[in-house]
Amino acid sequence: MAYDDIELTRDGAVAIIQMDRPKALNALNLNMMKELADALSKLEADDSVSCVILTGNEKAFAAGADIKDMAEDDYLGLYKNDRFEENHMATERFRKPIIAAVAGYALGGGCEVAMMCDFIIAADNAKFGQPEINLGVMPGMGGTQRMLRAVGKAKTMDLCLTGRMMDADEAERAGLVSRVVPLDKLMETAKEAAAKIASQSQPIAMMTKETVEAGFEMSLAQGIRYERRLFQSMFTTHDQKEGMAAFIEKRKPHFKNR
Ligand code: DAK
Repeated sequence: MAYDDIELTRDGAVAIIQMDRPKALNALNLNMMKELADALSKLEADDSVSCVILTGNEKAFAAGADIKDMAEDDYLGLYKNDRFEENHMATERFRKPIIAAVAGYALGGGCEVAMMCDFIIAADNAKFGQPEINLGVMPGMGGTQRMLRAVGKAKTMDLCLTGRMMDADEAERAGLVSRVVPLDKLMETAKEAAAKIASQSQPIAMMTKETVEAGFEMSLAQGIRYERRLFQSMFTTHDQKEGMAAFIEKRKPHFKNR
């Protein structure tokens, strides 16, 4: 399928999705969200893809949902169509590792989509925020909840209630992003991280992601039990045998994703 509002490219086992509405600072319209969902479902089904990078351009990851598109929406229309629900769930549900490489603005829905990814690598010009309150609404794609879990109550309240933006350094200090790099090193760094992940056993990486995510929904004791069961199950795989044999034999492992 040819896409209008995203670009999908491949670099070995890494797929790169670039949101591509530069004139609107990559504002998320329905078509872009549909295309993103379509691309992710195809990448999940494609065994040759082990990691995905989601990115924008140097000025914007995404400056939020398209305000011009939704300004005239009404409650019943939103309720019945559930505008983004099915499509943003695609990012949330995506089972392979996905990295957000963020330069420039990641605001509103843009920040929410970045937070749906497994981790965020930020360029030093990145700006994060949930400015919906300036528009007379509040975050609606999980921003209040994911931000809370990522950075705690004080900053979540500050960002959601004042609508201010947080720069890359503040976002790193707060734990929202895993690393900050110079803008001209963003994609290189994201690709290196993605290639490293893609070089691991694909099912083991997927189970690791699943286990970390499960922790959001469980008590510590349940989470630890969940982790232990999946850890034990890994000893049924070829890749566990190979990984440990390779260490003992002082060579690189050759994972077969099984
Ligand atoms: N929507 C539509 N167009 C946008 C946009 C947006 N979010 N952000 C920027 N643009 C457009 C501008 O209108 C402008 O278009 P033209 O006037 O040239 O046609 C172009 O991008 C360049 O923007 P600026 O001229 O404003 O550029 P500046 O560098 O001066 O300012 C800015 C950059 C990012 C500070 C500014 O553009 C800005 O404040 N943008 C809006 C940021 C924002 O409020 N974001 C939150 C949007 S609300 C839902 C769940 C969730 C949501 C919706 C529904 N459901 C469950 C139903 C999410 C809501 C949101 O994200």
